[in-house]
Amino acid sequence: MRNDIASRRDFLKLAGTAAYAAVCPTGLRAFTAQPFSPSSAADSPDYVLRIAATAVEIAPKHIVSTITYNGKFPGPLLRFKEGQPVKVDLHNDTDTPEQLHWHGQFVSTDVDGAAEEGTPFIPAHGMRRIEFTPRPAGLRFYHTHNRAGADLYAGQYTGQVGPVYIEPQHLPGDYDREVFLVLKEFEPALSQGGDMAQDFLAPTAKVNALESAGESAMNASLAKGMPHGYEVGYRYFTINGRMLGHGDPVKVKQGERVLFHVLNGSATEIRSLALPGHLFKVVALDGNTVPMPAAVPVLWLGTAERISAIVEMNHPGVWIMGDLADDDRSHGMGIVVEYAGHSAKPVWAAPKPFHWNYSRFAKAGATAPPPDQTFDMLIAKDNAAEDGFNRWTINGAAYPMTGGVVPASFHLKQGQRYRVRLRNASDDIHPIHLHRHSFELTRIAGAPTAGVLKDVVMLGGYQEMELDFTADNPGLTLFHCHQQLHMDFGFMTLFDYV
Ligand SMILES: [Cu+2]
Repeated sequence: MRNDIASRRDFLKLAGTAAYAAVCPTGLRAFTAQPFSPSSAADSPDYVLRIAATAVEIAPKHIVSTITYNGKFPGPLLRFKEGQPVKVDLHNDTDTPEQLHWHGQFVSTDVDGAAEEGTPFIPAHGMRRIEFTPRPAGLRFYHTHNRAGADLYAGQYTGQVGPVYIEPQHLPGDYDREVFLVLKEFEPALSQGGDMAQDFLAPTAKVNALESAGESAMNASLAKGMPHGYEVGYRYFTINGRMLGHGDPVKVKQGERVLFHVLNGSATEIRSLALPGHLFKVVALDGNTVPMPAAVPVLWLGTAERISAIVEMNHPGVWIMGDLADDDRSHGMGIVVEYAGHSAKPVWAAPKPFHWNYSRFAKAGATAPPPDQTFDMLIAKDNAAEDGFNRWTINGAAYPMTGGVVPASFHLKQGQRYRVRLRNASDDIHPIHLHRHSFELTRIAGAPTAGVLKDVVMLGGYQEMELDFTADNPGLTLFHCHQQLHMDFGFMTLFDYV
């Protein structure tokens, strides 16, 4: 059982020195072993994050150049305590003003890290000090919220991603230790091939009207001689910044219960993860405890989604925990799991086909309370309409590509419960994200559900979905697709409080 929580000061040291064991089977012990060094200055920060161009070795002789936090990829694991205020100094050593978004936290617009909400930029070669009270408990993360557009060296195509774990007031003790995994690709490039259709979500019910609208818009565009809009692909794939076979293995003992905290830090990709001969007991989605923990053979995560899952180590050997896509795995998307006393070539075995259904973790038989108001959002794609990039619209409007604050499209009253009814007239899966609030999944592809709280959810191609949230954190609130290409080319909107 893990109760040896390091103090905030220990993590100040961690953040300051970037001495971060990315896989942290022994990580915490290493941190707590560091000498306690109280700061003399009363106004010194609790944490320091420094944004800078960095060389990152993802495998021997594979060195990528990117922007990171504290000179490492991933950025340092920040362990906050729920409800205990923190001071963070954000330094920007690059030539570009930056935004650092505290993804999944209920913070104010001044620190949230989204220019669209009015958060001030961290100036180029400057700094900002911010203060906030971390909440809610669970697996969160921080990442840049800059628009990248056509610049694949900007925004979340860079290495500006790091995990946050907010300690709850009472620790659940159902596991032996924690391992954090950050999934991330490097060296992006554009293509016009059209995206491969991914068919792993359940329920599978598509809406005919959405499909015929989407297909006829696409066919009309192609008939005019337009090419397919750009998609992004990657050369290298990593877990905790190392390609498969080139990082430290996750070393386990038979009978151990390991709590994996998995973060999809990709700018654009949906990821899957399997460990041959083992099941993942999912206990939290996006850091929020699920009503019905359930064991599954495969995890699926859209961009920015997080899953916390316990694996009982009861199948000794040396295994590859990796992505189901053979091509991505063979280019690095995996990590070796090695049982004590075993040494052999790591083994991969593809699991049987498995559909990912958020409702599996929902409250059985429960129905969500009715909302005070429902907002309809119809999502559509204008193929290749923006200099070869697809333009994305919500109810016919693309968010201006200047990235500034614009008048909000949807208005909230504090304390009211709202339902967002999403209708996807495109064949793409969209990881939909709401800032500064959590939402409850209340309907997935026609099937009602309740009790699963998230801040990102995958909306299937030509599908419908309903999300409910309570307006309980006043200020401008950004709602967008987390796929960088989609959000940068229109797929964003704002709520305000009136
Ligand atoms: Cu999208």
